[in-house]
Amino acid sequence: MAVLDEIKESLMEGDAEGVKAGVQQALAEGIAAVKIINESLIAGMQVVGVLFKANEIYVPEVLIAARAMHAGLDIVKPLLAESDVQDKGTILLGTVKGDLHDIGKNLVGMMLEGAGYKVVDLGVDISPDKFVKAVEEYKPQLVALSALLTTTMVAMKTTVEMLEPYRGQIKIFIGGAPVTQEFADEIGADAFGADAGNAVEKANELIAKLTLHN
Ligand code: B12
Repeated sequence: MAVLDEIKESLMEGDAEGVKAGVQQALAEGIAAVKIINESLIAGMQVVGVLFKANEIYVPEVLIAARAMHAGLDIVKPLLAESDVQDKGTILLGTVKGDLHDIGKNLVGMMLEGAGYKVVDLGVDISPDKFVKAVEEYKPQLVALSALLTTTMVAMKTTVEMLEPYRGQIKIFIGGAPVTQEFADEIGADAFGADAGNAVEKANELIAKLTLHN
């Protein structure tokens, strides 16, 4: 098997040591860092996303695969010239105010990173004000909000309202167990993602829309 396929296989098995060894071997064979990232690490993570969406694998497997992906990324990232990094855009991510749940958010973040986005993860319990400050600071294309409590969904609404002045530059997408497409429509979010794989699809769609308009 070609080394890039071997890395992909190791990643899907969550074998971080295998991924590291494969990446070292690929580099020794003279394969470009950017090719290793796109054709083994991101490609492997994409398959993981598809399997997760189809309920063929579950949260722990995704987390372990993501950890293996990061083990590989850590080796190749320093070798990349800034311009080589697949840069699909910056996404600001956070769990809204009053909400401490972060397992789903972290999964979404890892999948988005795996898909080639730069993810700025603000963490949990993020006030609308902090989201606004972070938009000013990081100038993202997308803002992703997570909420797991029905009581904190209202903070999503407030956050979307506070981000109103920036809506020309950013698109907002939301998710979390109690969140629905209907709720997204109600609060004026641009999209709703049902799970981590779907989050990547929605991000791609929103980025395409932004590019069309600019
Ligand atoms: C783990 C957990 C906790 C942990 C959180 C640990 C952590 N670090 O996250 C702890 C123990 C701290 C906790 C605390 C509480 N919890 Co809790 N918790 C859960 C539990 C069991 C699992 C949540 C989870 O991680 N699921 C797995 C992940 C992978 O799924 P997910 O979060 O839904 O994310 C996926 C999608 O929703 C989507 N997604 C998520 N975010 C985003 C964002 C975007 C942009 C997109 C596109 C997609 C997306 O993609 C993810 C991956 O596929 C749920 C029950 C449940 N089955 O949901 C209750 C649950 C959410 N908790 C609940 C409650 C009530 C609480 C507490 C109030 C309990 C208490 N009395 O103290 C506190 C609140 C603390 C706070 N202020 O936030 C209730 C909420 C009820 C409601 N309708 O509001 C639930 C539903 C349990 C229940 N049946 O009562 N909890």
